Amino acid sequence: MSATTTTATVTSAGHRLGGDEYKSVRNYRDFDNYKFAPIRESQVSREMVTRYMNDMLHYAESDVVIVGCGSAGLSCAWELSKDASLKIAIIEQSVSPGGGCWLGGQLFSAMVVRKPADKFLDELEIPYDEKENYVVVKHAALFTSTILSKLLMRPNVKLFNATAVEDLIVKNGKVAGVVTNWTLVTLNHNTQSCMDPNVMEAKVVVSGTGHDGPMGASGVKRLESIGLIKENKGMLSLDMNAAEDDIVKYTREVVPGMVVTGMELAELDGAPRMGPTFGAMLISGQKAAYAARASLKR
Ligand code: 48N
Repeated sequence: MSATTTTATVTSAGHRLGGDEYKSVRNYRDFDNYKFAPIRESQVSREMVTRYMNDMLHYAESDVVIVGCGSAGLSCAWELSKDASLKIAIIEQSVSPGGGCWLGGQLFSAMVVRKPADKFLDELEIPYDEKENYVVVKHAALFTSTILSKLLMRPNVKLFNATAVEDLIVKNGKVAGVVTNWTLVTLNHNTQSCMDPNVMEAKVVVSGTGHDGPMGASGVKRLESIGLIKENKGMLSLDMNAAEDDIVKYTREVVPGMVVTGMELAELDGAPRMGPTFGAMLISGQKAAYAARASLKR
């Protein structure tokens, strides 16, 4: 089909933009005559910048800030976001949220979740292969992409990825928010001084920073270095059966205003690691949401 020709738009700065030829593309698979609607580069920039800045203004005071968007942080955010009155910001230092749950163990794909944590997968309508005492999600990314997509559609949740929590806001012994910076800045404080951070106030902070990576367990390590907790006992070696029960049991508000969830607890409480099973992360995240809600009520 021949595209209707219209005079191209010439902007005040002399930019030539296409006309409305795109309207004549009746069949969007007509790849040989495909035409996009015209746009100014500045329009794209304004769309991104205004949204991001509005989000930063809106979440400058959040009800809950979740640090770490791994399986525990995601599960906590999912549970909390059911309460539409809560404003929830998730801060993730990596460009790609998800932490360790894009893959199973040793970069294999499948994700093992021990029963009864399969009930959490049912709630998210994530399919799996069922065995007697556990289930297997065929690819961990199926869990992560599903919970992420459902979570990000919720109007009271904002993910700030590529953003690191560098410190905590603490007032009279209570955690009252987080100190943030672009992750690339955080990782380069040794190369360039005076790159000051931003701040985000929160009624409750949930720390789910895991045990691995450049900032693993950064929340509890900061609590120790500022003397809000006596010591981190350090993660113990692997014992799958003990570890998952312990992580859920230890999930709690560790200091006023800060709940800890997921593998960060192993560092804090000296729990064994569980290796490539994820049920405890999901349930610890859910329990952390209940602990955060209880803290909000205090
Ligand atoms: O997936 P992780 O690392 O942490 P969890 O607790 O959600 O899940 C842990 C789980 O993946 C395991 O480690 C499994 C079960 N293995 C156990 C074992 O025995 O080996 O997610 C933490 C997220 C990551 O995405 C980090 O990038 C992020 O937190 N993060 C931060 N984001 C912002 N600011 C920070 N300071 C920060 N620190 C970590």
